[in-house]
Amino acid sequence: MKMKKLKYAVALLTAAVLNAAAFPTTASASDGMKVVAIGDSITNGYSMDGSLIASYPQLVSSYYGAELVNFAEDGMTSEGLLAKLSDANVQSEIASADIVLVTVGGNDIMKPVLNNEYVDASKYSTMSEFIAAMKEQGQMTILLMQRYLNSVMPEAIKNCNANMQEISSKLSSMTSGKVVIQTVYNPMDLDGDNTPLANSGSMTTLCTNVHNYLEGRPDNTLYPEDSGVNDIIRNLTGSSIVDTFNTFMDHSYFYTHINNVDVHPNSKGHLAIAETIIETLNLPETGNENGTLMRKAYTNSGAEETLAGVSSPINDGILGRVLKNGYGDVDADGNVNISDAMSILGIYSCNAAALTPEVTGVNAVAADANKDSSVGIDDALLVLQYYSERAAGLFDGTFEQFLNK
Ligand SMILES: [Ca+2]
Ligand SMILES: [Ca+2]
Repeated sequence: MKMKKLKYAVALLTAAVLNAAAFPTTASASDGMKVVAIGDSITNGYSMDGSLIASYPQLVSSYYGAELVNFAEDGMTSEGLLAKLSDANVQSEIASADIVLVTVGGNDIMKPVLNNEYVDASKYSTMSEFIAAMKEQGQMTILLMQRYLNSVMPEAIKNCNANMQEISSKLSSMTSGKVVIQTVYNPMDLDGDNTPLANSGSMTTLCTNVHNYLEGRPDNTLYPEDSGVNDIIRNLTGSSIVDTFNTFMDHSYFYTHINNVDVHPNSKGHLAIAETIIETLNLPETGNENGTLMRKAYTNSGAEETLAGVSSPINDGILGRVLKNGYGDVDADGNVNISDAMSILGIYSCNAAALTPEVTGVNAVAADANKDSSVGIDDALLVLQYYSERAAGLFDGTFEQFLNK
């Protein structure tokens, strides 16, 4: 029975291969949606080791099949962003945007903390070296640094807060698109997971400082509650607020390169930000939603192994999103075609012979084309049927739409 089906599948495969020349390789176009991004190195997709697969603006715009215009600049502060909003080209792109994505404020806060006359984080390539050096400097240096920070940070926070309010009101007057502003995450906030940096004394000192600036503290005269940068951002009106501080809280070890003294998000961090934005935007479905790039980033980031260790609800969301329009597309190239059917048969044969298939993880999940929780010949046949109908001009839609027809 199974053998017969397999022969049928191979025959269909051959027929499909013969038709391949007639088949269009690109799937449906976008509906003209435009995403404009502006902000600092997070929005620019910077990482010190250049390992980033896709920035969160790329992930979000690709998900919606939208055009992306990115004005982000590494090192940008809230003051720099305000100045950038006077640029005529920036203004006209923002005016015609459907979505405006913003990260800023991190440089206002992190630069004085990690780069002052007592501490220079850029000299170290691992966090343990940095922590050891801080310990070596002794208590007096730490006290002097604390005194310095207390002398400059209240003013820095005040300026940042005023700038955030002006940025938000300028952006909402410039465009009828949705303006998405993120809270500033704390890259030192990593005690929630069992990692080599958790509960290390010097990290905790750094973490507490940054926390005070971002979130304020009850009964703290220098950094009162409700006056931190994130308190101000959360209360901005006219913008959608994405609480990246909350997403990263406790989990910065997994979401950033902090172990290498790089405060920027890694591929997992960008996935988490993108997921939070898509979730917050909650746009009506258009059929253009496609998690192919998210899935590539997810597969290549090691997220499958490490995110399992992060006790954050964001991960379930990412998993659901990466398979959006992804069932049947085993190799995550955005097309459901013969090579996917071959892979499905490969997985099926390996499973039947109790061998380990080459395709694993989320790609193997995508092989279950009919979503019945097992990979079988029927999945390969379904993919071939979709492929053949598209090749013959009988159906013009996504595999997801084919499944639902
Ligand atoms: Ca494919
Ligand atoms: Ca199946």
